[in-house]
Amino acid sequence: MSSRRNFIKGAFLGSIGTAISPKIISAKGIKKNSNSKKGTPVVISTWEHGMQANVAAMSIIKGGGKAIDAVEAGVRVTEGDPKVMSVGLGGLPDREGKVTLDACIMNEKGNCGSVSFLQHIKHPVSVARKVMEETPHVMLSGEGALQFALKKGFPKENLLTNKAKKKWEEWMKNSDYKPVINIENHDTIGLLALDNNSDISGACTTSGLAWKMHGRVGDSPIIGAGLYVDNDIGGCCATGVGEAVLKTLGSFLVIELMRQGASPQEACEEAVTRIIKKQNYKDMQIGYIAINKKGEHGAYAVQPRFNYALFQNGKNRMINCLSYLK
Ligand code: SD4
Repeated sequence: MSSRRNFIKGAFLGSIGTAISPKIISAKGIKKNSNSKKGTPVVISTWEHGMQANVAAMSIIKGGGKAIDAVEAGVRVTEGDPKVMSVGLGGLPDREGKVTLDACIMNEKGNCGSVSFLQHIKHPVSVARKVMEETPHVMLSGEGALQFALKKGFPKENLLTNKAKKKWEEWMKNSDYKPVINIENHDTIGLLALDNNSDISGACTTSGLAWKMHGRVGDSPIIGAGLYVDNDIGGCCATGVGEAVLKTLGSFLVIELMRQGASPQEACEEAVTRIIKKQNYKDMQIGYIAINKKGEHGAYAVQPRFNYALFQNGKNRMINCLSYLK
């Protein structure tokens, strides 16, 4: 039986190998299938603001806390920071000048909660957690999500800062909608954590693409697209142009590839390859980060200049992600 399983695994990995374009190389410095001690805690998150988010998340894990509490605490730092202009407070608005937020969270039991098109609430990730824990549903959207948040005691706030308003007014002069690679289409925070109990959770939160159509929802609150966690396997989250991630259900894909034996790095590379094969990738950025149960990580992006923060073995550091285009 076990030799049959090995055969199937080998055959599948063979097909991953041939599916990956020869242009894609393995990440330097990332050990594939290394023997990291099971359960070595890790926190990983997208972009530079991930450094601060990681600190908040890791302090929970160091104190013996759970991954689910760590991921929520981590991304709340970014949501509350008005300097980060694509998450929570201070996020760039849609083309009507409204800040609309998407977020989701997923725990080690496979439970998840999500909010989309939510206005006026600074911490959508915490509303998503309440959806997960206090409703029979997975996702609430728009006005319903707002009413739910208010009922749960979240304050109603103006999230459009003066700085974001000025940028919107500037954009309105031409109203030219073309997300600029690594500028307007980045900065979602996706954060994954593996705790001392070897449990994995993840969270993802964003104000979405700047100047999007009113009502547009991206990948970030969609379970399986912007985020997926399977505690038997690992976790993955995405950043970049959400439409491309939605079309390939990228985070779920990464987890399923890892389930078949791919390392986090191989799985992220393959998920990017799927986008490259079928979509007009040259004008957009998409990046994935992933961890597995052993605490190994991987990341890959379409374009250069995606980076991520990794906190492991007592060190919190930024890593430049490898990319398909150089
Ligand atoms: C979205 N994926 O709304 C988000 C935007 C993003 O880094 O990730 N920016 O499409």
